[in-house]
Amino acid sequence: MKPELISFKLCPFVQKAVLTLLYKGIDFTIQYIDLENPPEWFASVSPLGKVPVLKVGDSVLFESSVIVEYLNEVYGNSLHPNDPLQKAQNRSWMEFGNECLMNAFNLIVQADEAGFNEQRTALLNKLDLLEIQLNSATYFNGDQLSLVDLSFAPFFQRLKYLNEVSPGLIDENRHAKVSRWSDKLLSLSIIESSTVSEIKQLYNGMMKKRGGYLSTLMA
Ligand SMILES: N[C@@H](CCC(=O)N[C@@H](CS)C(=O)NCC(=O)O)C(=O)O
Repeated sequence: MKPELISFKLCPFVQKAVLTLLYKGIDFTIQYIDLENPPEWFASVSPLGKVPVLKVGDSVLFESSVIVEYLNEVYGNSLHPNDPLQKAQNRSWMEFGNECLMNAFNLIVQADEAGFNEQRTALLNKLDLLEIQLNSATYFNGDQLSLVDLSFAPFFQRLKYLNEVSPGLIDENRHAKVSRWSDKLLSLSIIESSTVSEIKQLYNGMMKKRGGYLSTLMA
């Protein structure tokens, strides 16, 4: 039974699920919807009106964290550490990653520079905490990639786009280990196929459309 993802082209939460599917080599289908004008059937499969939704036969899963955990458990080797405490800690940081994504989105919707700077400070403080968690290893847990790594990749991809619009947003000296981790994750071959090819144009277009402070920095 091929799982089917219900997606929105720009959604980083869906991308976490896609990365898990791709990394594990799972055959799946993906259907994109317009969240501003969702099809009638969407309300019946998405109780919170959000994507991702994963259809497995007649069953439906919602919430990206639940979806990636399901995919990890059912297909192939687990991408979590075996130790229950370390696994739980990884899950805690995966939730932290979701907050980082919200923080990145909050940057886009700030109307003025003061609001933007406030959100930037909040984001950099989060990166400080991540910096403490990382060591000199390639990935979050060491030399082997885990689910927590895949979960952060969509955030780092968006952070890179944001930094192109607002150079200096990220301070690579202050967050050297985070920057190295981000570069490593964004160099994974599955990154490109985890979104539509025009992701950057769509993201920048969304930024422009929001009309916030960041849009004034765009050409
Ligand atoms: N906590 C949810 C967040 C998902 C989410 O916010 N998805 C956005 C698109 S990126 C959405 O569907 N928004 C529609 C809405 O909030 O009405 C998850 O992790 O799956």
